[in-house]
Amino acid sequence: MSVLGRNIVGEFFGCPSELLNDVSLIESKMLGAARAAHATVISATFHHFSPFGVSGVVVIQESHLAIHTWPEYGYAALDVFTCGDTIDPWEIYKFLHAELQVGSGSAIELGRGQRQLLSWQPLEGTARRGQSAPPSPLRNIWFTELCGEVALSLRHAGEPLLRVQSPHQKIEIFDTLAYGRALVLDGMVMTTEQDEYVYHEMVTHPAMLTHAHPQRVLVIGGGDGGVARELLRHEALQEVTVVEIDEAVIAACRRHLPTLSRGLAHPKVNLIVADGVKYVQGCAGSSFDLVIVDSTDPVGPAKGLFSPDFYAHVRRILRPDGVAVSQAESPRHSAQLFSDIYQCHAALFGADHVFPYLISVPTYPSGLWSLLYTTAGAGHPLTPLDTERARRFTDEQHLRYYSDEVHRASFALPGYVKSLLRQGV
Ligand code: SPD
Repeated sequence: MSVLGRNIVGEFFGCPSELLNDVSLIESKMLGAARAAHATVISATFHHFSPFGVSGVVVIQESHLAIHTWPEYGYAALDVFTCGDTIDPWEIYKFLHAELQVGSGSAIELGRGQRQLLSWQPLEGTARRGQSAPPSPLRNIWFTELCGEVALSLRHAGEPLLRVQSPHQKIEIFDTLAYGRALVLDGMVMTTEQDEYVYHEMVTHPAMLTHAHPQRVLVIGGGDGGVARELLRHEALQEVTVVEIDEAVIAACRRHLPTLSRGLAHPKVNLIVADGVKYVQGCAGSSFDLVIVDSTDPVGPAKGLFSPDFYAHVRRILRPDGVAVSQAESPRHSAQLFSDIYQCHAALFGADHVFPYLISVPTYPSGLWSLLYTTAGAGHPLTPLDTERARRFTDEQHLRYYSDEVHRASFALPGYVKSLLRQGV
């Protein structure tokens, strides 16, 4: 774009007075307009003025829309500002024109911040680590993951490094200031360079260091390569099969997240592009020591990875002393989901074979995340842990989150999590 932003300044005449004086109705129409334009809403503030008039603003990830109404004149003034080219501000104007029962309306578009008139100057706090200047001067652009009533926002460099729609999902990679590159699938943060080690170390090492002799491991999902990279730290391992449904995720991570994806090229790794649900159906019984389900959230392509049918096959393909580790969402943010995933495992494996544990991932909703360590046989996540060996492993591998102490502590559950397991939400 030749400008930093697009600004539509509009006027509506001849609107019904009672409509323009109804603050909650104006609020809902403005939010509706933002959604109709596929904008991401960050916050909204609306005020009614006595005796007549409403003012309000909706802050969107792409900038803002604001309105001021004069019911006594049937008049409203509209201001829509968007940055980037992901949404069209005219969609907002058209939506409101229809919804506010406008008699006649007019609007003009202004290009704001013409690039040929700008010169960038470094401001304190804008320089990125390792770079002398942000790649896009004067940009203050945020990715926001909306998670129901809360949201996580990450400021990033401007245009995404990658934005593609694969047959399975929308894949984006942002260069964020706080967490490095972030892999985002269908609007949800999957992993970031700066905190990925928490999840990848913890989904892997507790099981690898408590199973007696893990040799064959199956990873369902995991196309970013983070789990494979951690598994390969264990030299005794013979074979890792990674089954990722979306080859575009593998390609994206190979190109933009090499610190994760490097493991996928190792000769011990057998990388298969296939639907994990169908893959486990075709596996012979008792064929894996460890199955790690490194799924996305239970929407879109990963839905089937949360079904009883899928886990019945996981149980079948585990060796008698095998272990399954699955990501089980956040007990804080998604209590119902967490409880459902636990109940699904407990029904199939037996409640005394399912051991939830907690990790702290700053870029996942609420920051508190859970994993399930589930045993096919008599295994246990704590009693076989050889503390000395775990310490040596942690030191030699320079792990950043896992340690024998964290291993034990992560299985200690707060009261509210225990009661979710006992009685659900
Ligand atoms: N809400 C995000 C949950 C993502 C869990 N899987 C992460 C994949 C990283 N390899």
